[in-house]
Amino acid sequence: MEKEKYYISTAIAYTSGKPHIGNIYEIILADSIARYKRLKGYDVYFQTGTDEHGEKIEIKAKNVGKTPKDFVDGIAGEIKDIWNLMNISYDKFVRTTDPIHEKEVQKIFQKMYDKGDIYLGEYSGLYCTDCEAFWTESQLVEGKCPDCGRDVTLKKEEAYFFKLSKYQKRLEELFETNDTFLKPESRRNEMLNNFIKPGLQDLCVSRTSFTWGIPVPFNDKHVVYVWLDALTNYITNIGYDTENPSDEFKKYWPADLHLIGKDIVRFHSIYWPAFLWSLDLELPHQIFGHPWLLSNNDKIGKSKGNAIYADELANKYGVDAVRYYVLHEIPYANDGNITYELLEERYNSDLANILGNLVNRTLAMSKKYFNSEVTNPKVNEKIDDSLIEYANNLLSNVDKKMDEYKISEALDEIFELLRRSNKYIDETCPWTLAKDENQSDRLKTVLYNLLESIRISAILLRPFIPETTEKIFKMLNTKNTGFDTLSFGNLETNITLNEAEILFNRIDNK
Ligand code: ME8
Repeated sequence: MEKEKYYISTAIAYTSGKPHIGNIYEIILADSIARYKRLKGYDVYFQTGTDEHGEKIEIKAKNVGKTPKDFVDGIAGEIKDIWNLMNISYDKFVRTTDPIHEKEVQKIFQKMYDKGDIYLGEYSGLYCTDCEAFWTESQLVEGKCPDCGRDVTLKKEEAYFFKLSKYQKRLEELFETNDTFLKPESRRNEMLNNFIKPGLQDLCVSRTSFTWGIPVPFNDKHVVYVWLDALTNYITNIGYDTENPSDEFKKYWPADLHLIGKDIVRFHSIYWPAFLWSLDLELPHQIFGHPWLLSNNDKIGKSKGNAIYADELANKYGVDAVRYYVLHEIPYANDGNITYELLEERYNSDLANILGNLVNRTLAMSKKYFNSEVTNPKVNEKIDDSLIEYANNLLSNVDKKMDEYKISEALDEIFELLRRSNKYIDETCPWTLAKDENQSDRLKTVLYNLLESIRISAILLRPFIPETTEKIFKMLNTKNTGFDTLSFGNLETNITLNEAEILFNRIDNK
């Protein structure tokens, strides 16, 4: 049977500088969802990449004495290295300077123009260079850019416009009738009430004030507005073509999920649908605008000096500790926080004490009492029932959380099995059973139940901390690591466990 497809994308990162831990949160979140869906049996296509054009990047390159292309090549390489370091299982890393993308953006612009959705006009407005966005007076917050808080300048230029106003009604309808298109719910209300209902103005989609962009095909004084260039990455890289879209495109489009941060929801939920309608294409199934990660409860910024970088954290604590922290600490709709102290606390309490300790104690007892041999004589007692029942229901409980992108809660569900297993050790007292030869079969069963709980937890933890779970499977010497083996009792018997290794060394906070 052919697998059902699942296309997930992240925002493409600006190549204006090295990404900080906040930017990396998104890619780790996307990676966990992609890995989860693969384990569920989907044919997953996971796309990420870099957004490389625009005035901001042109200026940055100039400041360091490089051509824009040299500059973005360097940063894109750095971003890719960090994605790889963090074990991101993307299928394609795209760049907006890829010739295939640039060529198609020109065709898209032409198609919209031929259709009458793009026309030539003059723009005069308040412009934020950093966000590459024009604002109206009423949108400013205390006279500054409402997105980044920086100064805006008055700018006038001949420009092409996209008839966003034409799609006003259709957008209203979309937001009013489809309650799954944009999540969380709070973002949907914000877009509808603050942006769509007050009335949409046509959107300026070309610039003449700088040159680092894709030239408008029929007027090379203009470059294509960076958001039209950037948003179309989701289709150009899977083979969209205005005349002859590829089979890959037909298979994967519409995307199932665009995962993006809360600051760019407006571009994705208002401009992007209008662009797609203009091209007569279907809309993505869902957009999820995730909250942000703050550093010491403050917005992360290089100029603020509070930027924390994923590679530094990974070198210090390990890749999986960083993945676990950001996934666990960011709730569904509110911003999360990171500091070195918080990360160390979470590392010790969850990864070292709950997970690491359970694995170590269980393997050490198996070695001490039975030479690491796994058997299950099935001498069960009442106390086993709730542990087994919890483990057997875990997939369905985790599934529910994953469907809503409540990753932190999904992790809590899994860690609850580990917690219960630790408690099960205290309740069954294997060291007492070991003193009584008549209890040997009971002791074997207790250890089997523990090993099986570890195996089940590890399978469900695979999408989140993949390196660690590989180590656990190796220690357990098991081949049963897929979601289809999740029911209790699938750990092979008559196998011998491998040597235990420490998964997470406790950090001494002092
Ligand atoms: O916006 N916590 O690129 P970008 C969580 N090129 N997520 C954060 C964050 C934080 N502290 N800071 C940023 C762009 N992000 C455009 C996207 S898509 C067609 C074009 C998220 O490099 C941010 O919300 O500024 C965005 O989703 C992603 O990182 C890339 O941000």
